[in-house]
Formats: sequence, structure tokens, C-alpha cells
Amino acid sequence: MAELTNNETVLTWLDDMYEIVQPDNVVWIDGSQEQIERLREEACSTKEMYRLNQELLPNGYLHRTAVNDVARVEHRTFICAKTEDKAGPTNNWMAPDEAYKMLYDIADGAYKGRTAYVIPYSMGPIGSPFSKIGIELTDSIYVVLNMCIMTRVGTAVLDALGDSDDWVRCLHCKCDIDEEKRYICHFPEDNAIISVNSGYGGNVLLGKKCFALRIASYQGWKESWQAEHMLILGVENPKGEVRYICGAFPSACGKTNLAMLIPPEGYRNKGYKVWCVGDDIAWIRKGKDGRLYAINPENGFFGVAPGTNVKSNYNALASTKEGTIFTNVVHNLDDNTVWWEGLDKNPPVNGVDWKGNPWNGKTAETVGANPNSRFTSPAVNCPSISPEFENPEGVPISAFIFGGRRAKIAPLVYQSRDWNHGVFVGAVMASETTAAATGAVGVVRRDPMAMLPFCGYNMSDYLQHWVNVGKELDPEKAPKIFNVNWFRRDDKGNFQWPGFGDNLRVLLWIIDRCEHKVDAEETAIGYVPYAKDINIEGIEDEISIETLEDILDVDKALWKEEADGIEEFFTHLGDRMPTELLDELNTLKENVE
Ligand code: GTP
Ligand code: SPV
Ligand code: MN
Repeated sequence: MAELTNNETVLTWLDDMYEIVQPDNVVWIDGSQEQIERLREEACSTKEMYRLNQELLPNGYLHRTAVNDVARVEHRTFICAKTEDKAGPTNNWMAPDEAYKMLYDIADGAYKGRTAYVIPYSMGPIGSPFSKIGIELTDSIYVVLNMCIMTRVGTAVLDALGDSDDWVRCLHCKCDIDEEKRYICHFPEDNAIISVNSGYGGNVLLGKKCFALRIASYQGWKESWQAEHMLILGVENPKGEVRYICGAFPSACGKTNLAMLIPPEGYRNKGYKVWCVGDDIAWIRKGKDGRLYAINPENGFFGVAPGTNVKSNYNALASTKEGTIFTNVVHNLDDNTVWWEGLDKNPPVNGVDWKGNPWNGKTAETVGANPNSRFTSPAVNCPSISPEFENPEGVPISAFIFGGRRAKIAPLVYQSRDWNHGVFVGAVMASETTAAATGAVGVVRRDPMAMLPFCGYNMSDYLQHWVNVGKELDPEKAPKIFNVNWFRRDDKGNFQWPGFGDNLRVLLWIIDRCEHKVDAEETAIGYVPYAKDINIEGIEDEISIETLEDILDVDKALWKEEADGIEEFFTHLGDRMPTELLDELNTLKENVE
């Protein structure tokens, strides 16, 4: 097949890769509907994918990954920078030469008897000053079809690239899906990514976590911008004014849900709206007016399926109604649709579970859908997609919010005293682990800015970059920084805050704080709302004023223990930690004495 570009740097790299992986054929992905349709048919003919009920789920497909390959593998993810200290104590490191050798050995002949697909893709609207280009070489049609949803793909991308060398080299080989030989390796200094022996989203859709966070965070550090694990949403008030907020929560901690929030009825009637700009990744830079602006570099959602339903996330569910690939959910053979835990109370009796075994939802003793099963759906499907979604200049940010799952300790919401304190609040974030990565679930771990698994360089340098961004901003124009916790539990283990749509009540307090419209109580950890300022009208049967006061409480004894944990973590991060953050830690320690 004819090449779609004359770019020498691209053609040379491809030739080098072909020599290693030895494909039978090469197919360039041009982004056309006809080609996508042909690939869908081919994937169905080999049972790599299943075509779902085309009336109920037009252009909907189901895919199952290997049973040993259902989540990101953080212990097999490497930053291959020249020296170990460039990767830092929170990343796995391998010397680049050693890594290339090992990976090319594994990739040797990996495409024999197979087709190589060349995917030119843009992260960000093609031609936007924020955007960056990647080329992924893969032997998986599933990867191609997912990339066609998650990114902007095809000939237009190569036209925008021209003969530039500024693009990320991404090699993916499925190989034998051998866990022992699975490696997700990043070479920030070479603009390169190599992923072998996996077929699971976060490990193989290389535009997503690998490029848009690990490589891009490094690029942002070098080029004075930021790549963050953040949703972007706009809150529109009844006057039609929209305020944009970016939020960083660890994997499976509520970004997609918050990004697609539907206001409670009382607020809808008054004219409040929430717009979704992005649900997972934000690229951020300073605009001409001195404010920070963000774009969502992605073009689709790779969302957690379990728990998604009409009530918890109507917009996410609506996004899956067309052109969606479902991965590792239950196949309902009666009507050829899909199901997952928490979708509705009507599981299929004639189903196939995520492992491919017959599954009867009425009698089954195991879950039907993998806890990290996902849907890949086009962003344009989302009923609340922001009119600014394609804006090449991005949207101006009023606030950053950090948050995680904390059963105790972190109050529902609090505001940092200033930028550096806000960076500290993000840096000391901690959360109970989820099924989004392999390993134990429910263990508290520190996860600065929700970037622990995604920072492509030394975490101390990353935190210093955050401090430095603040130095360049006029404090009046800098986003205000907050922490939220939707996951406080009572002694019986029940969530105390209703969450989901009602989280708007907290966002409105945040916006009022940004606009100096509401007072707050200064506590040891920052500004906390007075309970009367969080509106619980209409949900009094779900949360009493006493419970609200309880989840706004700052328990100094617990925070004293927390400060010890933070100190230990900062020591672990090494001797390059920004002095500004060490000063903040000292302030916290004094405040909780
Ligand atoms: P990644 O795609 O892995 O980055 O995850 P995410 O941060 O987008 O998480 P998502 O929105 O998919 O939410 C994951 C889980 O958190 C789902 O099971 C939700 O039901 C649950 N969740 C989201 N928001 C809330 C909330 O406000 N309260 C409670 N209790 N649970 C929530
Ligand atoms: C996450 O785990 O944070 C995700 C899904 O958004 S993945 O693409 O697997 O990283
Ligand atoms: Mn994520």
C-alpha cells in the first residue's frame, strides 16, 4: 500500500521497525469511514470483535482481552531515561540501551504472518498550538479502531506534520500476551514508546497515558506547559456565564462522572448547566491574557463501565449508544447487547461473562463484567459535550481540584491558602487503590496530583515545575486550588455524601470562593466551608446538616498522623524536593500541634 507521507523521519523509522517486526503487509490508516468499516468486518471474521445489535447499539462492538491482561501494569511500566535519577524514585527505570535491546529481541519477528497498521494521530485538534502528533505501529485491529475513536487519525494528521521530526514514535506488538514479557517502556529523551505483550487499553492505546501523560509531562517540563491527569468541565450559571474547572483524581475515582455531571433538578430548573470538555487528560498552558488555558487532547472516552447507569452517569451511558467498543463486559446473547454490574437490576440469564464463559446473571456467583471493563466512545456522542471542545485555544481555568478516595480524614472540600500551598495539597494527595491497575484494591497510597503512575520524569522535578508555573502567574489570574473527597464513610462503611450530580453543590462553593463571594473558616489545613454555605436543599433526606458538619470537620489528631506520613513520603521523593513544599509541610506540622 502506498505511503501517505514523504516525511523522511517517519519513513526511516518505519523501515527500521519493519526490519525488526517483519510484517507480511502494511496498511496505513487514513481515517476514512470505508477503511474503518473494512477493519471492523475483518476483526469480526476472526472473532477478535463481535458486532452487537445494530438497532440498539449502532456500530457497537464487543471485545474481550486475555484474562491475564485487563488493566495497566504499573510494575512493568518503565521510564527509560539516560540516568536513573531522571526517572526518580516513583518510577521503574531501565537504561535506554538495555531496554531497546530487550524490547527489540521480544519484538523480533513479532508481526510475521500479520499486518502492520500505521496510525498517524494527533493529540488535540489538528493544527491547535497545544497539539502534538504521534505515529503508532501496531498489529492489532482492536488498537486501530480504538485509536480512531480516542484520537484524531489519518491523512490530515500527516499533512499537519509535514516534514517535521516532532512526533512520538510508538511501537506496539501484541506478541503472545505473555505477562512475564509484558513491558510498557517510555523513552522521553527520544520521543519514543514501546509496548509489548499486552492488548489492554492503557497499555496499548499509546496516545493516552503513555504519550499524553508520560511523554507529554516531560515535554511540558522542557517546553513550559503541563500535561495532567485531569478532567475539564464548564459550569454555566443562569446568567450564561461559564467557569471552567480542572480536576485530578486517581484512576477510577470519579473523573468521568464529574466531567459529565448533570445538575440536580432544582438547579436545572434555575438554568444551571455543566459542560464536559474532557474526562481524563488536560494539556495546560498560559494564554496571552496571562490566565491558564486547557485543552482535552483526546477525542473520545475510555470509561469505566461497572457502576455506569442512567442515574449515576446518564451522559456517559448516552455516549455509548453509537460507535462504541465495549471491552470485557457481559455479552447478552438474548438481544445481542451488553451488560455490566450496576447497569440495571436485570442481568442477562443467557450471557457470556468477560472471560468468555456462559454466565447467568440470576445464579452466577462471580461478576459478569471485569471491574475494570471499559467503553470506548466518541466524545461527540456526549449530550453535554462543551461547545468549546474543539476550540484550539482551550478554555480558561478558574480552579484546580484534587481529590481521592479517603474513608476518613480529608473533608468534603477545602481550599488552599495560596498557589504553593495548593501545590502542596496536590502533592500530598492519597487515595485507596482501585481495579484500574493490577494489584491490591483499597490500599491507601500517596498519589501526587493523581500522576504517580503517569509522570514521565522525576516527581520532585515535576512538583518543582508546578511551583514554577505559579511564579509566572499573577496571583489574581492564577486558578485557585482545592481538594475534594466524595468518599467519606461513616462507621458502618456507608458513603456520607450523596455524590454524583450533587457534587455540583460543592463546585458552586468553589466557584463562589474563586469570585470572593463567600466566606470560609480558616483551619489547620486551609479554608473549609461553613456548613450553611453548602446548599443541601432537596437532599435533606440523604444528608443531614449534622452529617454535613461531620464531613467538613478537620480532625487535628488524624492530621498529625497524616503529616508524619507526608514527611515520610517527601523523604522517599528524595533531596530535590522543592523547598517551597518542605516549608508547607512545616506549616502543617505547626498547625496541627
Ligand atoms: P479512569 O478512567 O480510570 O481515570 O477513572 P475516572 O476517574 O474517570 O473514574 P469514574 O468517573 O469512571 O468513576 C469510577 C468509579 O467511582 C465508579 O464506580 C463510580 O460509580 C464511582 N464514583 C464516581 N463519582 C462518585 C461520587 O461522587 N460518589 C461515589 N460514592 N462514587 C463515585
Ligand atoms: C486510568 O487507568 O486512569 C484510565 C484507563 O484512564 S487507562 O487507559 O487504562 O489508563
Ligand atoms: Mn485515567
